[in-house]
Amino acid sequence: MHTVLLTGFEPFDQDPVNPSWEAVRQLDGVLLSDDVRIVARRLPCAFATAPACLMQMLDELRPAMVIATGLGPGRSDISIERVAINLNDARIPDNLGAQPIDTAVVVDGPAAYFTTLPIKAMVRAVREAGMAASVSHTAGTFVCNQVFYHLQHKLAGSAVRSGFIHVPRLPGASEPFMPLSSMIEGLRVAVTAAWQTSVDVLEAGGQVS
Ligand code: PCA
Repeated sequence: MHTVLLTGFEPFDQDPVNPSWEAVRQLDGVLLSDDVRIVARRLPCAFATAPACLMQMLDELRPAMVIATGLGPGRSDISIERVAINLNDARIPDNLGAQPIDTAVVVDGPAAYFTTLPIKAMVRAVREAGMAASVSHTAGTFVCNQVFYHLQHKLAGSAVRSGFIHVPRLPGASEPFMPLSSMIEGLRVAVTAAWQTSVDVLEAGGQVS
């Protein structure tokens, strides 16, 4: 049995829930095929502890693919991240009170890593299933980007593909949002497309500044 590791984050910054974890926890145990199972795990929203937690999950589960997810306040769709950058610049303190400003994620690491997921095929599949999705060219400079960078750094050159997806807020006081059921289905479709697609499709997904 192969494992696809899906992670979500604990709540942070006033929000009582984090939709990334609320969505991926519903996918725990879901089979992508006879021999591929999703395992969902939660990460702390803290610069000091999240990377070590993730590394422990990789050691323990030996996943065949890894997709981390997080809340992107202000995002309106399933945002499939293209690139992780080697920079922490926290606008708010994390859950342990740390607020690194202009520090490296990995000292002397490369400036950035691209995802190794077939992001265009994932966007296409989610849209065809009726949910909004797009390629995103910044995962921010907070804990999500840090975790994404560590993930790509650790798995660079390996056969295990990995990447990151930001999700919108859940319906509530602030917009934009996406209902939890759409988020769960959108992530399931995105993960399935990632697993099934070995060569990405070539279609526009960029931005003009
Ligand atoms: N979103 C934050 C960190 C945790 C989360 O869910 C981010 O985008 O960095």
